[in-house]
Amino acid sequence: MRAVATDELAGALARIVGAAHVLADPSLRAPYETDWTRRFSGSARLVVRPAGTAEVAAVVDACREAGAALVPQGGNTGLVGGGVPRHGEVLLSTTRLGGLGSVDPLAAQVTVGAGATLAAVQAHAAPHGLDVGVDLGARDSATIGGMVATNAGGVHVLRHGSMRARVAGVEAVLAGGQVLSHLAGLRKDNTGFDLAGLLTGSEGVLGVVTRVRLQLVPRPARRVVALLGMPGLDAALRTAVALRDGVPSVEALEFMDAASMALVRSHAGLAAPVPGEHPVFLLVACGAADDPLPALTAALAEPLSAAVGTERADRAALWAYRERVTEAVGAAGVPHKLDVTLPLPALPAFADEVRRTISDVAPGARALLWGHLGDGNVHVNVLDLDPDDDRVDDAVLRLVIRRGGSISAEHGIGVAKTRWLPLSRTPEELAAMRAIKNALDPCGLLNPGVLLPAGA
Ligand code: FAD
Ligand code: 2HG
Ligand code: ZN
Repeated sequence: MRAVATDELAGALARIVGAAHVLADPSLRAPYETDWTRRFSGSARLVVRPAGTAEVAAVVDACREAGAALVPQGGNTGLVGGGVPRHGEVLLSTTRLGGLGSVDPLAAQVTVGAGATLAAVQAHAAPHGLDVGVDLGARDSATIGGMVATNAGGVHVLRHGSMRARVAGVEAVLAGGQVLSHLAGLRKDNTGFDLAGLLTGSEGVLGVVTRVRLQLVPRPARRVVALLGMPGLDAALRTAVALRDGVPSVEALEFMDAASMALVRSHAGLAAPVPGEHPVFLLVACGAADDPLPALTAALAEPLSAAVGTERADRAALWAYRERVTEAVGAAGVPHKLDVTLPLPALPAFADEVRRTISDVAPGARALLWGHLGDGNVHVNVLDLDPDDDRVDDAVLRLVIRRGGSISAEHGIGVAKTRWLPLSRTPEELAAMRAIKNALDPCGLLNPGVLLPAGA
């Protein structure tokens, strides 16, 4: 690699994508340089916005030849700092890779560009009675490429799995400029390594995803949402497990603690969803071809403090309490986000222990807990803490490991958690990951510093 001046590189990139899509001006680069949480930011040498796979490959070639590292970015809704520049890399934005192929109703599949937003693909599949099967609050901005790169989870994992389960094929540009393309979407295709599976969850360090073949799921004709006030996390978990095992239409089992509920209510000006004070709230969503309400009501036999929504607007109003917590936390400050999974039996005790741990390590800090209860996935958010002080992160992640959990459930490692990856992965696993990285990207061109700790 030979280092070239930024002007020279900008000229080479402009010849590939057009001058309008190479951004050098600091005010134009700014929206790409800070992540959603505002905890992670850096300056990009340039922002480049290619419009198709051939342009992505040419951009990768030009950057490699210029000795300029690349950071892929989709919707910039990631929460671990993996999609923003750190040390003057070129930022490759996929937002112009938004093409939507025609839906194949027989296979229930569609091929879409990596820059298509989740909401756009949901709207594209809906007239065919189909859905993506992964859903999350950032749907209007999060891209399919970003969701593949992070192996996004969301609210329907217990029904349809994470993004990896929805990926039927991937096209990606490697650091050497080669295009890997495997988009036929055959249900049975036992022809060697699962490269699409490998790229899923690779956080932009192995290749730039350019197109994705998605396996869609039936879109339920009828939906119902219930928000329940619960006496504690233990009770919420028992109710959630009974619903998971007893009501086949259950799509989502989400929880939030009283602090999260109070914050979202004051931020969004929302009335109390149910009468009374409750330490924990459980949101249950069901979807089926027929009305799921009778089975849900029968399963919730005990008298509960509950609000139920069957019409779209009422369901959305109940979902707002849960989905807008991230926005409410962001409005309150720059949070430390610790997205962790625990074995289900360990969850209630962990919730108490983690609050104690946080107040021991940082007495003034505010802890908020919410997440995907059905998956054992807790979003521990900590406010009123210096963004650079990672003592709380360290204590919480070590506690998670002692309780048998994982330091990342769905958001990935990014730059936020590289230091702790060895807690969740053995030296042998880390060496295998590093060998794969070195084989596919020997110059370390793609997303340096993300996912793999230096020297792992
Ligand atoms: P970006 O933030 O742009 O990038 C994320 C990572 O992927 C970076 O490492 C980047 O380099 C890499 N990347 C992006 N595009 C590509 C590509 N085409 N090829 C290679 N690498 C690429 N996440 C969940 O899992 N579940 C949730 O429920 C959830 N809810 C959220 C709610 C809100 C309000 C917000 C703000 C975020 C939420 N997230 C959630 C996190 C985020 O939306 C997901 O991680 C999402 O998958 C990121 O997509 P993106 O397009 O914004 O990716
Ligand atoms: C959610 O489930 C998202 O709300 C975001 O994964 C979690 O903001 C967070 O920490
Ligand atoms: Zn989540």
